Amino acid sequence: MKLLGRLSSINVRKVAWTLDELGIAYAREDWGTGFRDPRTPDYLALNPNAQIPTLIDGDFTLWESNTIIRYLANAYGDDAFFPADPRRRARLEQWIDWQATDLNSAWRVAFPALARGQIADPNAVAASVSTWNEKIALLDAHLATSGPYLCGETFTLGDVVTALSLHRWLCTPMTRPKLVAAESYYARMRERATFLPYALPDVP
Ligand SMILES: N[C@@H](CCC(=O)N[C@@H](CS)C(=O)NCC(=O)O)C(=O)O
Repeated sequence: MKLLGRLSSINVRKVAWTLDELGIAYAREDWGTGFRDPRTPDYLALNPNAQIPTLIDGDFTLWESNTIIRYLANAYGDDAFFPADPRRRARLEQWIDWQATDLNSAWRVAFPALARGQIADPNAVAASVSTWNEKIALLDAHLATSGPYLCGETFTLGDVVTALSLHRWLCTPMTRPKLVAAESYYARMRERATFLPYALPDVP
């Protein structure tokens, strides 16, 4: 098994953490900003998006981080980590898809501006902060009743994506509402030894 991508990327960390949770041995190569250029023909043959991460599992190559982690959990995980029951699985996938779509869209202007100092229209940054906070408030309301984890009593694939997303939200210098359930969930996730190597500063 091989993972291509730098660990400063949240999307690479999702995959690395999932591999660790599943106890899968793998090699990782640093690709992406500051490392090897994913716009080279060899890399583009594996991932035509010129983005990281890319996973190579024997003769099978896959890109798109949330698809990669679903594949790994499906192929190598147990029922607790990625339930086979259609409704339990759909509930978990609902949050994974929400992260890739609604939540990621919300921080798209605010995060690079506030965490990385990229030039942006201040009104657009304020609007992005506001939407980002609204999305996390929605997650907070869910976490207030979901149990210790995103989907109940056990740690699942959904927690990998959620904990890393909350890490980004909490580490970005901006005005945030006090969201008790989200913050106590995040603190609980930090007690998990497998999370700590990936609770790193974010680079988009
Ligand atoms: N939808 C893709 C997004 C991947 C993505 O945006 N990757 C960023 C890093 S987080 C990237 O490739 N950046 C360019 C680079 O580092 O060269 C996924 O989830 O895998």
